[in-house]
Amino acid sequence: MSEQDNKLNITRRGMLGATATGAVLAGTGLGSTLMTAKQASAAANANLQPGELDEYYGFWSSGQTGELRILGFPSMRELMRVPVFNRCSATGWGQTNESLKIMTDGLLPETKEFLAKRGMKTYDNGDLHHPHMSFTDGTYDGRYLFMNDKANTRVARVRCDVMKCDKITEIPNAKAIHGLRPQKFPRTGYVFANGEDETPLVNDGTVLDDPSQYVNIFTALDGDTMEVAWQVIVSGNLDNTDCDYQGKYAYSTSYNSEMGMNLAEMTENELDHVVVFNIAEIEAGIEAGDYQELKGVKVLDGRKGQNKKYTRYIPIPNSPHGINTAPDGKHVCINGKLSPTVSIMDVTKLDALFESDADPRSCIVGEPQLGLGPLHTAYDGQGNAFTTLFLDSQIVKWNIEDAIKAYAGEDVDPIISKVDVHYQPGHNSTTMGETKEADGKWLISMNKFSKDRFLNTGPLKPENEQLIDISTNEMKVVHDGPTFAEPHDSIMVRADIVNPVNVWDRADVTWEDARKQAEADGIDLEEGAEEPIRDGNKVRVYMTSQAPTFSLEKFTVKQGDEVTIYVTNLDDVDDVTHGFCLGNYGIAFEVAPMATASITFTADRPGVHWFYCQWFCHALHMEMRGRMLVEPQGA
Ligand code: K7E
Ligand code: CUA
Repeated sequence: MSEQDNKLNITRRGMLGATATGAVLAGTGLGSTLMTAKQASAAANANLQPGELDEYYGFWSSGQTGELRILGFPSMRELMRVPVFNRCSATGWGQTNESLKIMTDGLLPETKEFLAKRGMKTYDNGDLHHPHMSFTDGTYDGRYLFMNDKANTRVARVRCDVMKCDKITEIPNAKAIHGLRPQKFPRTGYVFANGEDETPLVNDGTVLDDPSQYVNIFTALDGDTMEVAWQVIVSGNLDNTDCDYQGKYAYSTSYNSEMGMNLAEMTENELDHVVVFNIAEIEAGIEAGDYQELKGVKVLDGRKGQNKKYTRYIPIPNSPHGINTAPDGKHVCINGKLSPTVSIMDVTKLDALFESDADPRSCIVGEPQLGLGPLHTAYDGQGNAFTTLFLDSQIVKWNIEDAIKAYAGEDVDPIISKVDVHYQPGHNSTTMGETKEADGKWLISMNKFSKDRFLNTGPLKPENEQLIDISTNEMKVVHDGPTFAEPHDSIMVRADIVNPVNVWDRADVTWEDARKQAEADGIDLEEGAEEPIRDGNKVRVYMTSQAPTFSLEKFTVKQGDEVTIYVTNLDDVDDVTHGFCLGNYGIAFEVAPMATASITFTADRPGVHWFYCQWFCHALHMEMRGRMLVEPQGA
């Protein structure tokens, strides 16, 4: 690119930067000077000064760690970890009655039974790949975040008002929920979730090593209730998914159209496919009773050759992976993985596919060759796309319209520039990039390997997430960010959209069981009780916390009692979180301002056991402790 081109691009960007002065100056040659100053300030913004706030929230997956992470962006400072599918030592997620209710309510009955035999209440692990926010009218609405668990076939929801998980649903019939997206229009609505692994439809052992009887399942959940709305049986497996801005279609990639059971078989075909789901037709099919009911869910048959209007299969080279709808509301990029191409699907051509049985490839309007290993594509809202090239360790910036022209035979090169990333990028994401409000400021490249980029941490190394300034055509890596295993995907949301509270509302549903139990015991949660309430060998201890004391300095139970401890934090103050940690009982949890949390355990160790506040809250935090006295059996 010539220097002249560079200037022009910078100037154009200045106009898009949208200050009226910028637009006027751009025409006079002063624009580039102005832009240089602006770029300087953009770069400065990536390194925020102490006390400065970020412009965006970043919501990050954590793969096999199983939690959601919140980052500030563009500083890339990690702000919070929200336990979801994992256990958490700090917050007691997976220990408290409140979290266990969320983690177990949505499990299938057969899973509960299976886990109970292993002495477990819920799965200990998860594999969280894809966090996405709820939408209204094509952009984020700040209500919820939804995310998948590939490991144990679940979908979870996080409330954005308190940034805690409030629902986890195990998906019946499907296996290994991978791709996940909320409906964009008119609102979420449905949350679409892909089953990646092939199994018999009824997986009870009657069919085993007979892949001809295996299927895959596409699931639509109701994002408001987190219940499964319907499922569709498909041909081939399912990888990633997305949906349109019109509320008509969802679509998923399949890398195993072969239904192969090993690598050679799975990669045999030159063409795999994208399956398109016609939402209105599926709803009509349900209405008309064209389904079988399996594990309480209405399951339609959307396999190839069933001659109905639920699905269409579009051949795509070759083992496609990511699928991403552009903010223009029209184009969808399907990333070829084993093919160096990205296929551009025009969603306005999908109606014809369903109405007239047109050639399924007629909706493909471009297929640029971009480089080796294209996995995911993000957007700047200005007609450009950014695709990760896993094998080339690069991000390629390219123009969608130019790619369409080239496909139509015009002599244009859609590739604008490439930048090296370190190393092997999977997902990338841009600020507001999966909404119609994509703003083209920043891109994050989520690289699977860091190799030599950081001080050596031994054989297990962090990943490297790189911040890239995309405000000009020359993409610039401005920050390396090491992260623990293993973010796949992220979204960057304008900070004004996300407005969490500072203090819990006492009327919150999270502790409604605790409230009911307290009422039954004639106790006010906000006051606590001076003595434990005994009910046979069940003992309930109601405590409050107010820095730097618990309302009880001691309580007495008998060995073998089933003890439930309720702690209500009465500190109605920002950031005064207390904790409850019971020494040598393996018990600890967090109680944020004005929250109630509880735990149930058997007091089978006699003796004096100190409990203490493990969340630093006051100058006398060390003194914030008390004793549980356990009378030995027979005493
Ligand atoms: Cu590409 Cu699970 Cu989103 Cu990872 S998937 S990279
Ligand atoms: Cu309360 Cu530390």
